[in-house]
Amino acid sequence: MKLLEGKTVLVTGASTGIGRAAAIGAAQHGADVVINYANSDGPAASCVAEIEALGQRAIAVKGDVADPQTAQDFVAKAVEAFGKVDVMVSNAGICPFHAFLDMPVDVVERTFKVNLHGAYFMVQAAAQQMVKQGHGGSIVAVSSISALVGGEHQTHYTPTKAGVHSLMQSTAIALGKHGIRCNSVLPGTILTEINKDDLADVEKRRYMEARTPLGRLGAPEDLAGPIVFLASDMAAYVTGAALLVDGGMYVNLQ
Ligand code: NAD
Ligand code: RM4
Repeated sequence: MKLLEGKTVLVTGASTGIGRAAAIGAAQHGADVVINYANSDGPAASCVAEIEALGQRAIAVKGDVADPQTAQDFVAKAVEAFGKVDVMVSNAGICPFHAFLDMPVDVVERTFKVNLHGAYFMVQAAAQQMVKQGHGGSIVAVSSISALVGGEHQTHYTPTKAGVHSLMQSTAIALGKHGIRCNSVLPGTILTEINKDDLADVEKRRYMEARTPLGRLGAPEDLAGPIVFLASDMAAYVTGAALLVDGGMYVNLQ
């Protein structure tokens, strides 16, 4: 069964990792997809090609989510290409691991701007378009297990992920009357570019694996199903919710 037939799905930061898996997962479920990407044209073009090979339409729009204008342009390009916006997956994010006491100001400010301001303006731009269309919609934000727990080298990052989770709670209230649902997924530790260097430390990787009851770290594709589900009408009465997708890492105290 295809869950997103005829829908237009927008995904930010979709040339790699979780965003890419979500974009391809949406296409496998019958959606046309508009991807935002930051820099590298090659991976964005290959994501578009992969979606087209599935028989769906796709375009890639370059833009830095930290700039509020990027969100307006992204939504406008989506409407120009496919006529509407049904789903926004706000996924783009960075996590430049760094100790707390000597954290550079610019690293904090950039992380806040990309992860939190970026999500805020993308969600707002999508919601403005959905309200104009008048037939509801679904917004899925990629928050994190790190919205719930801390990280020694993530003092700038975890507040942004808690912020994204909180944003979905408040927008669920603000947008419910328009039939727009807002939820977040909370991935655990997923092997992607964002933590490649961090997990190159074999001891740390083994520790993270040992914390995971399902016995392995996640792959980007592990997020595709939960994101497609929340985006789809299968989740018609789900809003303001947060879905942990972490192999059980969060509950594993002892
Ligand atoms: P990733 O590095 O593969 O993906 C992040 C994507 O965001 C990249 O494609 C990157 O180019 C893009 N991006 C970064 N800054 C951007 C900007 N300013 N404008 C537009 N795009 C930008 O890593 P990922 O793990 O797939 O990360 C995706 C999301 O998942 C992030 O929000 C991250 O916080 C979240 N997350 C990841 C994990 C994990 O363990 N990998 C766990 C929890 C949450
Ligand atoms: C996640 C979580 C993971 C980390 C990534 C970068 O939210 O903290 O463990 O690898 O961020």
